[in-house]
Amino acid sequence: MLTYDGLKSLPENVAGPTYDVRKVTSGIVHFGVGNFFRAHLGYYVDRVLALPDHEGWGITGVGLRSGGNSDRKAEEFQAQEGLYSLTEIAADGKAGIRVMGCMKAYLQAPDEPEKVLALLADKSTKIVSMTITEGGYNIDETTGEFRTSLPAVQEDLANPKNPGTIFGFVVEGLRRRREAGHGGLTIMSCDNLRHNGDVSRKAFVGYARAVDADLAAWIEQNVTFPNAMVDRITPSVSSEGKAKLNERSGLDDLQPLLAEDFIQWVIEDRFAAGRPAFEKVGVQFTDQVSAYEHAKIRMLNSSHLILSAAGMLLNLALVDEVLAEPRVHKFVDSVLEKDVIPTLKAPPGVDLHKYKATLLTRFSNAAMADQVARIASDATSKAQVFWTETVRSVLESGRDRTRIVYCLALLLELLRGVDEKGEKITLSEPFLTEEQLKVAASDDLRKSISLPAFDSWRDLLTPEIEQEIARNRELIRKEGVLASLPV
Ligand code: CS2
Repeated sequence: MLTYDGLKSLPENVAGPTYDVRKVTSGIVHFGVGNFFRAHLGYYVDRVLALPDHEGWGITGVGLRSGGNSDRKAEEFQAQEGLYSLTEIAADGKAGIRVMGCMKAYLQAPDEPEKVLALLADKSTKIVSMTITEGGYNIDETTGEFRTSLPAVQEDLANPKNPGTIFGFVVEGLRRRREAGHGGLTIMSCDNLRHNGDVSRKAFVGYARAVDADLAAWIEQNVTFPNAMVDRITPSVSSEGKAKLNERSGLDDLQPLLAEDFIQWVIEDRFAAGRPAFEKVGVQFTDQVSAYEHAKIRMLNSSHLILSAAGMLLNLALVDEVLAEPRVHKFVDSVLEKDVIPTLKAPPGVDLHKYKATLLTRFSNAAMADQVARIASDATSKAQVFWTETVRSVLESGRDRTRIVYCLALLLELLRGVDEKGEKITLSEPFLTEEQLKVAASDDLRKSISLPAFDSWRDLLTPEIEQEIARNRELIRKEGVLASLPV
């Protein structure tokens, strides 16, 4: 088990914090303490804590659930005083291992709601960050508005001082903050959304408006929501994976973490209450984030999803295995070259063809053993976020739509939940209702076109396109993915 005392005697191949972990205090409150957060924001914060006068920028993690796995996670953080190890692994298998001291504390909101609210209202908290997944912002894709109809949101609206959702917690925290005269702060999304700052503003201000219009106006004036592009592939870690990581490091870490050696974060410099000197540890500040997020989401995340849908149907578990199939590789490459790149604006100094080559190399990193199932989870939300611009531009332009129509067919076949060997696929679709899951599972070739996964381009689906999707689905079932890929 990792502890502060144990930092003195780390194995030789493991680096530890170069700052005094006992002096770190909390300046950032983060909701959604998953692996990506620990390998990305956690990594950068760990780096800045080593800078002079930065000990006030530690992170308090907040979990919104309790019971079962959540309780175990909280106990493990507690036992290890927030410490965890990160193994960064290059494509040639070389690994760098570091113990991170950036997590000051971890709170389970349902167990200690008052502590969470008090911390949000406290002057020491300058940034509230989050990784709550693409679908977690509760925005209606057709109206672009925050959905107050969700039962959990309704509960918070009926009882705003005793919240359960992230929106309820943050807005009640901000209400108390305003009352205490502590000024605004920065709400910083670390999720893969286009304009993640703007989307967050919509969500938090949308919720606040439903509670108290004055408070919503105060938030609009005093809280900033920087847009950002975040990037680092971070696989899930199974218990077997944990044992392997610990074996490699020589540590006995309850929550070891694995990530690729690549990392990138591009963000707008709009911080209402100050920020660490992130620029000194490799973070790029720019007012042109949009070009970076479009390139990243429309190239990396979108092709990740295509690969994973194909992988699930092929019954392959790992991303590198799927990409090792020459026809899949060729298909993904041509979607990027022919359907995505021509409609993208390159970020300053970035060659999109090289960017494509780099990300295909990153996907092929076998040492990572990144899971197809991780990426295929919540495909409904991800398709909307990652594919929309490309699908719309191809369907609207009248250009060759063969590949894009095939991708839409692939997505519906994935949601049907049967792989090409006829075996059941265990889907993870947290935002689909029971009723929608039944529609998804139907053998009918067209029924599931009605699912929310298609909402953002529904207006473009002519009967002819629907028929093409159905024909591709039939082909996938008859011939299998590899033979049916239009390459
Ligand atoms: C993946 C991302 O889950 C997904 O859909 O595409 O988690 C991906 O690994 C990261 O965005 C890489 O930065």
